[in-house]
Amino acid sequence: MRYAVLVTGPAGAGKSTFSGSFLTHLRTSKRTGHLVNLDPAASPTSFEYEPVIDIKDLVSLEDVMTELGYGPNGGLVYCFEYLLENMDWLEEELGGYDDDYLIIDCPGQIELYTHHPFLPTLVQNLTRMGIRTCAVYLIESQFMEDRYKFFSGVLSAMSAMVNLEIPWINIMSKMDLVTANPEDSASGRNGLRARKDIARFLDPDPLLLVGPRGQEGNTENPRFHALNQAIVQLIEDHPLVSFLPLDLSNPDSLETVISHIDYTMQYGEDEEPKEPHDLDEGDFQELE
Ligand SMILES: Nc1nc2c(ncn2[C@@H]2O[C@H](COP(=O)(O)OP(=O)(O)OP(=O)(O)O)[C@@H](O)[C@H]2O)c(=O)[nH]1
Ligand SMILES: [Mg+2]
Repeated sequence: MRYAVLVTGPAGAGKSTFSGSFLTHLRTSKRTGHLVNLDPAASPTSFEYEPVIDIKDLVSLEDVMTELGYGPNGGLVYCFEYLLENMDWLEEELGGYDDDYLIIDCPGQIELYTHHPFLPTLVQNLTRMGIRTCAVYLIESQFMEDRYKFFSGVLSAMSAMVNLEIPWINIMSKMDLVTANPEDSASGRNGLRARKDIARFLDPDPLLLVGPRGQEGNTENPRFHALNQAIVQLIEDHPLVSFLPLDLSNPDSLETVISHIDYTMQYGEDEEPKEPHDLDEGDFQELE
């Protein structure tokens, strides 16, 4: 059985860093993992490990820009479309990896997650090749500093999730920036009032969005207020998104995140998928 984890999320969320740490963890646990790079703009220094498959061997943003005269954004879209038209290239490249765990580092263009057919088509192809696939979606902890930014992150995660019908885990990355200095967060220096507030972000409390009016100029605008109310209602009615915290400075945190990924993909379970219920019971018995 082959497994693939799509590492997705907005620009700079820490996808490449997480992919590297994930691979280190797999290798130290004697598992066969490989890195796949699907970011045509990635610089070679972004990776801790050399990717075994690299979209840049098929098409690189630099070439598209210099040879076809595209700008960076149009160039990226061109690259994704080029990959979609050349899926047999990817299929051939993937052919050599049996019984392996592939970590697929994706680009950070938000359009890819909201409306471009790139990821859904990619997932269809991976599924057709018999690769069990799940996705992780990272947003960085700094998003929690600004409630509007945070909820736009929640909505982008939601939109990406509903576009891809595969097991899905949302991750709040760079938690070291929040937890390393509890005094700072307690004093509000980084915008987080207290640790207990973090829980309201990890399991998003839509009421964070409708704090006291008048603090930000915009909330005085009744239409803005009404829009926020509608978003609160949407998240209350469809609580689809919650985040697992990831602090790469703490090995336990990485291990917890990876165990969720394994579980979601039923890693190592080639027989009938286990019901979560069974596992819960097992866990419980172990504790007793
Ligand atoms: N403090 C801290 N910084 C991090 C962490 N992960 C990544 N960074 C930093 O965040 C920046 C972006 O990290 P990347 O891993 O390149 O992020 P990315 O999502 O791959 O970025 P794009 O591919 O450009 O979308 C880099 O400067 C990293 O050093 C983390 O866990 N903690
Ligand atoms: Mg990257």
